[in-house]
Amino acid sequence: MYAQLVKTAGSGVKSREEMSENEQDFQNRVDADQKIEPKDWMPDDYRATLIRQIGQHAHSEIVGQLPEGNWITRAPTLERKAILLAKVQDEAGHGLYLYCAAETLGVTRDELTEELLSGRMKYSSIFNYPTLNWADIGAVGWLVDGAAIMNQVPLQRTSYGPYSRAMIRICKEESFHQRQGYDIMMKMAQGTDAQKKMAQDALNRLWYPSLMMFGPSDKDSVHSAQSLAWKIKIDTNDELRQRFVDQTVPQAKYLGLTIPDENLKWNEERGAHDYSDPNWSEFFDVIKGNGPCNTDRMNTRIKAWEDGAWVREGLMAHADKKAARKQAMTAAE
Ligand code: FAQ
Repeated sequence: MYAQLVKTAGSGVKSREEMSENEQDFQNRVDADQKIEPKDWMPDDYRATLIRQIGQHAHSEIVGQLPEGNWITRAPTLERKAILLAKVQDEAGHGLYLYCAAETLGVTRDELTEELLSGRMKYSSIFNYPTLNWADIGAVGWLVDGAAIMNQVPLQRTSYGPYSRAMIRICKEESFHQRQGYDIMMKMAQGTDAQKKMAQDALNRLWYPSLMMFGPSDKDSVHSAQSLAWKIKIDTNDELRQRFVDQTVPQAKYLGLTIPDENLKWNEERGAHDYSDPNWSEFFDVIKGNGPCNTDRMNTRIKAWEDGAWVREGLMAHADKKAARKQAMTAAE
């Protein structure tokens, strides 16, 4: 379970001399910041790495609806309910753009879904943590969407055209998501003592899982070297994590909340915060399927897929009938 769909060459990036002529031309285009489009020649591993990353990203958007969707019926006001509903719908839309981007690489959405449901493809570790109360919904918007934007803004410049264009639209919506989460946190942090305590507790529980979203530390990242060379990734996992910490510290201060890290302090020399790493063995355990909510999330997705079978079958039957009618009419002309 949780085996990799594909595995790129890790840090074994080919030198110019080792590349074929096609590979050299391809690398020249990437180096010149030209976008690679679906019908262009590309190395097999470039295609496979994109399918893996875009597919996992799409699955994350879809599974990512679950922790928040769970709170739509329990939002404290009608306005909060409408906002959360819109946000969760946006996540479904992001999943769909991303599946479409992956389809341009020659894989179908159904194939990707089957890879997810059989446990062969991953989705972001963060969605295997529970949302226990309303403050968690604020913290998800603030921290989880905040981390997602930090990762996705550079991906607008990724080398594969359809992925880059999907990212441009997604990032616009993610900014609204992050703001709505921060707005909930402001209300909670400026509320009663009990509400402030809930906000602090949500930050305590979601801080390290949010840091894990950026992936393992650079020394343990299997795909980074090749993905950076191909400009599938623009920054390393640690660079993005550092940027997220630096951005979030003043936001927590403004809320009057404390980030649960005794080692967190400004490092004048580096011009960045020193901070504690998350517990990496917990991270690897969660991505192997052993997080607090993995089983629940997968069972929910499997049930949704099975319950939706009649809709997919109905749509296919309708499309077949329409095509047959069109063919009959063309033949009669
Ligand atoms: N969770 O060699 P690397 C969102 C895996 S969107 C699970 O460093 P890579 C919006 C990795 O796949 C959140 N697995 O890998 C939203 C690989 O395993 P594999 C999703 C992880 O690909 C908000 C292995 O570890 N965003 O949240 C994680 O170069 C609120 C080795 O790692 C994206 O997908 C993880 N956190 O770098 C929705 C962004 N990290 O595949 C609803 C696009 C690593 O060999 C509510 N993706 N792994 O079996 C990326 O930028 C990259 O794929 C990284 C990982 C940075 C996530």
